[in-house]
Amino acid sequence: MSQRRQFYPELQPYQTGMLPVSDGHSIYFEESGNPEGKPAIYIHGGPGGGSNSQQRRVFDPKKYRIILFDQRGCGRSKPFASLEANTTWHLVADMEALRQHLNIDRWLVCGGSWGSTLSLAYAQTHPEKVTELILRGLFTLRKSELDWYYNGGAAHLFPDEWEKFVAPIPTDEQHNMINACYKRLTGNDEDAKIAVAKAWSIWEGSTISLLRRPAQVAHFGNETFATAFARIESHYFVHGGFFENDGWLISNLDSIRHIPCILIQGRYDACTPMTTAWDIHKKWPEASLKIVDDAGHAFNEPGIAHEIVCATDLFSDT
Ligand code: STX
Repeated sequence: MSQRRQFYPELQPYQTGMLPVSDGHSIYFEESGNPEGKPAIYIHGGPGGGSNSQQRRVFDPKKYRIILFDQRGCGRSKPFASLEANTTWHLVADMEALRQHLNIDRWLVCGGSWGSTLSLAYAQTHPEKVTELILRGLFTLRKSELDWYYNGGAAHLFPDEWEKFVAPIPTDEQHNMINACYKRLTGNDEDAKIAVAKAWSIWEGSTISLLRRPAQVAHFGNETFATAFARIESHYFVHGGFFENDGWLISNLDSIRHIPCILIQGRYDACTPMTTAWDIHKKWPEASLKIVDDAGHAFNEPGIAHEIVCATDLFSDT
């Protein structure tokens, strides 16, 4: 295998800010790279995962004006872990508010996992604002995708981790983990909330990369991170992502098929299995599908990082 590309070197934002949006929410945003460069926004996962400094590094800082933000209720956005007025369509509106605030006409949209979901929802709502799409670990929040990860599928690959995930939930509720967890994550029992948040988040942290990463598991187990992550994810999942119907994003692909798009998918992604990338590929043959044969779900696995950097480089001069 030829040498793989790695992320660009660490860099600091040249501007950070809080943008007041609707319903009392304020969202954290930052800009790094070249202020005169091509605008590109990176959309983080979860929902509820927050942005992090590694995500800046998928873009060439000489060529791109790099924008990151924390979606409602997570990361540095306020109020923390709030589920009020927190839906996919609020997030799409927040992206538009941010684009206008930054005086950007059109931008490249890059996102992984839930970030791919939100990228598709944004592009389908505002196709004229998107120059290109780079989507990784494709996830469209269909019932089949949620069932795979939270109702038994992935448990066959990780029975040891699954046992830890379900431990805080009584046996007679374990057949519907999303509902059982959501009930506790939005209830008044603080101890139960924390126990479930950690178990939920650690399940994800232990299953997203091809090879186990103890530091990643520890990060996901952090109480603050886990609280926002678990509350916001389960809130979106019990509500079917706030889409009109199951499979809505895939049935509306025609509106964005003219946008240049690269799909990047780990072959052994246990969190958002390749079925979704494949279903999208079938309906959107113009989009280029890059299958990474030795990767799971995480955006910083070597083969995934390589494909993301190749994709952002390919679009840097267009
Ligand atoms: N959640 C998939 C997702 O969007 C079901 C996701 N998984 N892990 C992450 O996001 C982060 C690593 C970004 C927290």
